[in-house]
Amino acid sequence: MILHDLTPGMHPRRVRIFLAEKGVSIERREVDAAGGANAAPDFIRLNPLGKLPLLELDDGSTIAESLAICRYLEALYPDPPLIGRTPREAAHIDMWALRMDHELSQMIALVFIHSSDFYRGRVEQIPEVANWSRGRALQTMSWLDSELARRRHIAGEDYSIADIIAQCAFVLGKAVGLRISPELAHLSRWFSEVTARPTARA
Ligand SMILES: N[C@@H](CCC(=O)N[C@@H](CS)C(=O)NCC(=O)O)C(=O)O
Repeated sequence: MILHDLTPGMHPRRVRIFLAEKGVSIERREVDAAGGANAAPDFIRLNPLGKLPLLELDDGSTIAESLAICRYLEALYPDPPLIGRTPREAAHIDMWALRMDHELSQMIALVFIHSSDFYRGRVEQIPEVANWSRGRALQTMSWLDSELARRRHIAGEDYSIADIIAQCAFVLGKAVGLRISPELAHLSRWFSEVTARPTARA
């Protein structure tokens, strides 16, 4: 298996942390997205959307979408479980993973896409979209703070893929001035804990 990677990217980071938590190491191939390699024919042949991460299997087939890649890796390497052990646990963690993806990660990604130098000239940047998404991300942060007052991690007591999605979002958040306010004490406690894990810098 080869992981086509983009070291600074939020979505590829999810997969690297997921693999590190599993204690699994696979071949990694860095794609020079800043230089346009993800839009070159060789890469578009692998993923027509030109996005990273991308997992290339030994038979030459590919899996795109970070969450699909993580689900595949969970099936291959079930221990330690990051998407639950039972169907009920898996559904509960999936619910939180999707909430983190939609309500937090995508909002912070939209701020980045519509305001960063990286995307200038690549997409039409609409400042109102960046502002609106920033407001939505801030609302999600307040809500998460109240949720984390009641439990250690996002989907329960155990660390899971929902935490990985959220912690990667906050790493990108720092780049766009969306830092966790110290007033959000429970969210701050959670972020300190998850970023202290040895896998956080994978
Ligand atoms: N939904 C996709 C999103 C992937 C994505 O947007 N990747 C970004 C990096 S974080 C990318 O490849 N950007 C390059 C570009 O848009 O040119 C996933 O979860 O994998």
